[in-house]
Amino acid sequence: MNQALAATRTAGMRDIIASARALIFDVDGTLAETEEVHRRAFNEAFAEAGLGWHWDRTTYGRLLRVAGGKERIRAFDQRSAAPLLSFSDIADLHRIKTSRYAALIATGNCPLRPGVDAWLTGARRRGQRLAIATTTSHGNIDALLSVALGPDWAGLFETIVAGDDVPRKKPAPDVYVEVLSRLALGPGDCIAIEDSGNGLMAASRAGIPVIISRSAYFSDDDWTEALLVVDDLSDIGY
Ligand code: XBP
Ligand code: MG
Repeated sequence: MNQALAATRTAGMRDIIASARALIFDVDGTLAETEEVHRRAFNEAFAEAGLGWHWDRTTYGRLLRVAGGKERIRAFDQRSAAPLLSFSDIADLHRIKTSRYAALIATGNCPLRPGVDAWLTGARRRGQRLAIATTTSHGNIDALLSVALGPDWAGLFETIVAGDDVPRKKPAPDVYVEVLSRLALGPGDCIAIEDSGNGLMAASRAGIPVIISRSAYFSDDDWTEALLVVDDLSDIGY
């Protein structure tokens, strides 16, 4: 694409984004590259529980197609010859993982991805409403954003819907439908910012246009339904 056409396209896209009444952000992989931290936390929890499991990047990349940490553990366990864990075992293991994740995030080594801060600031300047629609937990969101955005981070977002707030996790549309209901906005009034195929499907099924900010684990998912695909949000600078 020639430079003039690219510039025109980018300016047009900027206008579309700026005219949305609300921006709805996914968390993991979109606001920050958190999945390597999640993977480390899972492995630390497996070691603490004496399970002898270890998820390398390739295994974790495959398991990430299963949304939800508890569901991911169950999917992995069920592939073993004799499933080991009860539902309460999985819940206990996930609680260990979540506390390990918080401790790892608290070290401050998982910053916001490029362009995210500028998008949040620009949205606030334009009076756009901000929301979060994620599969992870409220505790994980707070752990990440209290470091990345400071202790008053929650005041930036009008509503926050997490995985366990709704019956079905992504790629079901439930988190996005709940955000729309709380904002009392139609899907066409909003734009979702996501990083994964599951997230694209969830927001698209809710009728919301989606911008994909490609992340480390999902760089080659199917983005056919997306309004726009960028390597990161600084590609559309504000
Ligand atoms: C990504 C997920 C989450 C995280 C792990 O969420 O699928 O399951 O991988 O967090 P997002 P939990 O929708 O923000 O991309 O262990 O808390 O599930
Ligand atoms: Mg994500």
